[in-house]
Amino acid sequence: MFSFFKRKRTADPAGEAPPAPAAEPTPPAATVSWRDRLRGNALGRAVSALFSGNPKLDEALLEELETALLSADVGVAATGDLLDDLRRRMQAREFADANGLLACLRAEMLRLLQPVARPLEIDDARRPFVLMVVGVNGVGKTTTIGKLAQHLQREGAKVMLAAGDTFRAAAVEQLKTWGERNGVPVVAQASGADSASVIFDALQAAKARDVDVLVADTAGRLHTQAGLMDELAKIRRVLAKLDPQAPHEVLQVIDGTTGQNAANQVRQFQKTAGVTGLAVTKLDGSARGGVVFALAREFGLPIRYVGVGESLDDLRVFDPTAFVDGLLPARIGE
Ligand SMILES: Nc1nc2c(ncn2[C@@H]2O[C@H](COP(=O)(O)OP(=O)(O)OP(=O)(O)O)[C@@H](O)[C@H]2O)c(=O)[nH]1
Ligand SMILES: [Mg+2]
Repeated sequence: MFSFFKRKRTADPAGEAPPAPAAEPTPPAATVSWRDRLRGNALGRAVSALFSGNPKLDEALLEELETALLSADVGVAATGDLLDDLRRRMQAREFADANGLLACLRAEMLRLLQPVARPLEIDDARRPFVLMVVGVNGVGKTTTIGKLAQHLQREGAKVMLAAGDTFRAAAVEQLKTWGERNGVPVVAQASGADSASVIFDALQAAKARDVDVLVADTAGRLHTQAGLMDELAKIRRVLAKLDPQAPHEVLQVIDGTTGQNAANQVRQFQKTAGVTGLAVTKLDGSARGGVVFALAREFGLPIRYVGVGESLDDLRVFDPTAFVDGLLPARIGE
């Protein structure tokens, strides 16, 4: 059973009975609840504080809620959407008290997030499935790769890693050490090598070794570093020589504490790297938490995973219900 990604089976091996349809992915059992992980989150705290005194339903309350959402990085557009709906429903007297408003806010938040909760689908027909991980410096790319690889491996996928971050001296070692510890092969060259050539070699090796999923790390980069941004386009071009559809997923990692600049980052990487999915890390701790809503509203790109801490179980398949319930109090006073 694969739960960390959805496995699409298209082949009918050697005339065997058709395989059972792929199970709907269920998020892996989390040892620590979402609520515990998101507790420190400013969005959750602000909303809880706002509702704690069972406030009167009026325009002032909506304005305070608007301020709370904006200061938690929900962004102008998503905050506007949420507030417009709440105002309309409040005026239509769809709810009688602040608990009703809270329930309505929860429903509106889910409505915003549900369209982007599309788990990574690994298609058996596209093998090796090439997943390239991109993003600015320090957002959690390599850590996410480590966790992701372990989850994939646990679920029976044959995984290989490509040490495509040839820019930072310690990056190759970081990935190699991790691979050795977990029994996952890592294709690497000395630091300073050409990233596209490392990832190309890795895809060749992955094909030869019948690997299911090749995960390629890349160096952190800013959109202002034109040379490094061009490198991403080059990786794509080179991979396409071996498999015109590769990379099958370009996962951009976003640091959840970045705030409104996150949208800027996605815009820039979308242009050069052809991003197909997002992972939002560091939503535990000091994150304001709203960036997930802002990204969902602005891009509609699938949010595949969220990082809510540093342990393996803290990389989670994005589950909007668990996420929103982790943020909001279920009822006033909770
Ligand atoms: N609290 C918390 N920390 C995280 C999470 N994900 C990653 N980190 C931490 O973020 C730091 C940077 O992680 P890396 O994986 O090295 O980031 P990177 O994007 O590969 O960095 P560069 O390769 O330098 O661009 C590490 O200390 C990680 O432990 C998360 O979900 N929560
Ligand atoms: Mg890294």
